[in-house]
Amino acid sequence: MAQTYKFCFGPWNISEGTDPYGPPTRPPQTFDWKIAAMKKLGFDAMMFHDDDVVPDIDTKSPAQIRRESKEVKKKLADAGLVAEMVAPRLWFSPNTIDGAYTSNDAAQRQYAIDRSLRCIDIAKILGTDLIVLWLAREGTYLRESKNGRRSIELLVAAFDKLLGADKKTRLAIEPKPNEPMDHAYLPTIGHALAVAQLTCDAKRVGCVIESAHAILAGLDPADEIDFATSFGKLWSLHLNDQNGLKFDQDKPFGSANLRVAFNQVRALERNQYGRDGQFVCFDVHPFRGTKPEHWLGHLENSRRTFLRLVEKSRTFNETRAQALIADRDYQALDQLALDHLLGR
Ligand code: XLS
Ligand code: MG
Repeated sequence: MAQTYKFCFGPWNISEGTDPYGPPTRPPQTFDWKIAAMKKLGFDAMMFHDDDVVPDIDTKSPAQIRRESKEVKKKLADAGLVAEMVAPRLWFSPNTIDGAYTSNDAAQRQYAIDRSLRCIDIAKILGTDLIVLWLAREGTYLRESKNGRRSIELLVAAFDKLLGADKKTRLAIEPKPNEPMDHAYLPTIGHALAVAQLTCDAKRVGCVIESAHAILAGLDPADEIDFATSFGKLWSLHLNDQNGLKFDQDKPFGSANLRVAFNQVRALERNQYGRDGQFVCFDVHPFRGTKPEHWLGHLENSRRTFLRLVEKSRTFNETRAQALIADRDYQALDQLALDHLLGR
């Protein structure tokens, strides 16, 4: 039976265009508007940061956090949507300037753990067991500032706390090699899955691949997909695109390199990604110049490109490809892939 896919995005993917060099170019939209947009586009699930669910979370009591989470859960249910995951936004607070779980300051490390525990509470109310950890500030600007070995121990100790707090929670590490840090401690899927083995319950620690993050690490996201699925650990996926080694661009899926996108879809197909209920999430942003009336194009287009590449993957002449592989005629194999993508 051919695999069908379920689609997801996050409220931050309807972004306003701010970049380090300029202010917003589009007015902010309410959460209700974003839910309506998601329904209109026919997506299935929303992914969240903890403070997308409970804004200004650090100023709120546990009771308030519970109440606001329940309100969001109701809005989702009314719209026929589910929550895919919740991620603690550990990179915004004044407490995490020097890192979160790996801060040199014990009080700030505790803040990061406490905040992550609240994130688990929110996820439970929203009905998901998946916590995504993008470890934005777990790294250094200068290597002398932290002990790398100690940092790995601190990460494992933090993950153990979260695993111990709730027996159903699964942690999915989202690696990225750099930005905002010079170097991050868990830059690739290999690092994420290796560190999982050091935790108290390795089977509840998996990963999320983001295409742009893999490309920034100089890797082919398709290989990362094959690697993670070999361990049964690809629990979510952030598809997007990235034009070379520069700032994280979060372009629409396939927009910079259609062939790399094609090979990601082929990897998902051969590994039957989604068979266990995983979602295809588009962690994409509109171009800064996008007008408000074209605001959802990057999401609609990413899904459209994805579905066309599923078709392309299913109609690829595999018999011909296998014959060319057997003959080691890689020039012809190369052209077979290009002609297929070009529509011949
Ligand atoms: C940023 C990350 C972020 C995560 C969730 O680069 O992709 O959006 O997906 O924290
Ligand atoms: Mg992401």
